[in-house]
Amino acid sequence: MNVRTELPVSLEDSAFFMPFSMNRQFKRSPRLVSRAEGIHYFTPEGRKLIDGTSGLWCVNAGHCRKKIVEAVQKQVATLEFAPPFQLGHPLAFEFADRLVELTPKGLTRVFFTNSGSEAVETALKLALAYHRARGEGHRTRLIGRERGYHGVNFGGTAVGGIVGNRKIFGALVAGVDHLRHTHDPAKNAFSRGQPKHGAELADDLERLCALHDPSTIAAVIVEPVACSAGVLVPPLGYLERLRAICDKHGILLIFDEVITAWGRLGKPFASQHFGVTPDLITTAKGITNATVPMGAVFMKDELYRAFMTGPETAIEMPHGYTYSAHPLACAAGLATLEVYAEEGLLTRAAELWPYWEEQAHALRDLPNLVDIRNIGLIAAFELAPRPGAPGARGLEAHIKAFERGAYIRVAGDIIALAPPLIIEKPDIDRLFGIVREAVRAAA
Ligand code: PXG
Repeated sequence: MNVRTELPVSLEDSAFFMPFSMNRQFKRSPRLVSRAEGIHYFTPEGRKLIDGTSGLWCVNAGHCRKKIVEAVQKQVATLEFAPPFQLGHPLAFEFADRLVELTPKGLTRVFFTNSGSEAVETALKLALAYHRARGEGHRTRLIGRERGYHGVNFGGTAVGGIVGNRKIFGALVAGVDHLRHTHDPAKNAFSRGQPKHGAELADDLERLCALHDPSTIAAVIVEPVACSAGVLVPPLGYLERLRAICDKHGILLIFDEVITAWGRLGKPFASQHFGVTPDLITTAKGITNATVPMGAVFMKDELYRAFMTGPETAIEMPHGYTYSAHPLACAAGLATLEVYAEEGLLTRAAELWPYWEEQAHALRDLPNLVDIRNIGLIAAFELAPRPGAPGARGLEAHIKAFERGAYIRVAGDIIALAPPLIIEKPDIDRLFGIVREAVRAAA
């Protein structure tokens, strides 16, 4: 086997344009991993790192799971690819049917993509097409939320609300507006679980309806918990209110569950935890335990049915990707669902939640801490920015944690943790211990 684990002499002139990375800083002092197992990464020199963020919130069952690896190995040697347009392979249908056994009630159809970004584009397009199919083609506006992250393609960037991800890319997509974000540390700092204040922020949607007229609005897209922007947990009652306003005005509600699905909140989908059912759900990441890229859009049956009209010799939905329902992704996904079921992982976060919450909030005495937030098996530590150098403290904490044996994700000065759902209590202690040291060292 040709597995490269040695450290290249220098990466400084490497051709690799790294995504969402500080290329020059990184290439001067790289942090590399070359192997992974369970909740750990290993560096090329063999140093063990606890994976505090499940890769990028995606390796929910832990790394290199034998059942998933073997399913992919078998599939790649049997049927490595099949065109998804006007041809099928059995695993695609089997996987779709297995998936919708787990979705919130009524979301019984699934469209496959290759990433979360593609799932978002797909959901936005389906929303527009659905209204048009029902004779409401005037519903063209898309509403996102400040600090939302919906991937990096044009539609997702436009409905997204992270300024740094938007500002250099021009006008993006016309007809998009945003709700305010829900982060209110003045009222809600150090909340455990859902914060008390802020349900009324959902009324922003009423204001946008008054401004644009509801008949122009196609869909609202939000993350149930906004993870990339630093773990913004929805205030109590907020999602319910958003659902009610969408219902009142005939607007589709899309939950972007790229991160929050697959057990992160102790249920297969966060929608089920919150008891609020959207019309569409976008997901990716944990759907295959990140072993093979895949994304998906789940939708209510009535959306699917609205498209199944017209002559049967016509394509109902002129949308799809070469790699939609890729055989390797379907094989990985089916094996992932087996691992999730056998080990009870889609509900494990509910069991660990109280312990996780206690240990997270036990870090409250740390210096420069503005807020601690948690939900399911997610926690965030918001640090005060250094004067004139936003993000510097967060970066230093990330590097210090790496040196001390943990991979943790930072968004600016916010540390976000979401370990694999197989984590045990002693490892939770170890992870928080390293975070504690890293935050002190970054003082
Ligand atoms: N929607 C949401 C809610 C996401 O979290 C995407 C869409 C896009 O998915 P793809 O597969 O196209 O990347 C995401 C991705 C981070 C981080 O550290 C989060 C994501 C990606 C990279 C980093 O917070 N989420």
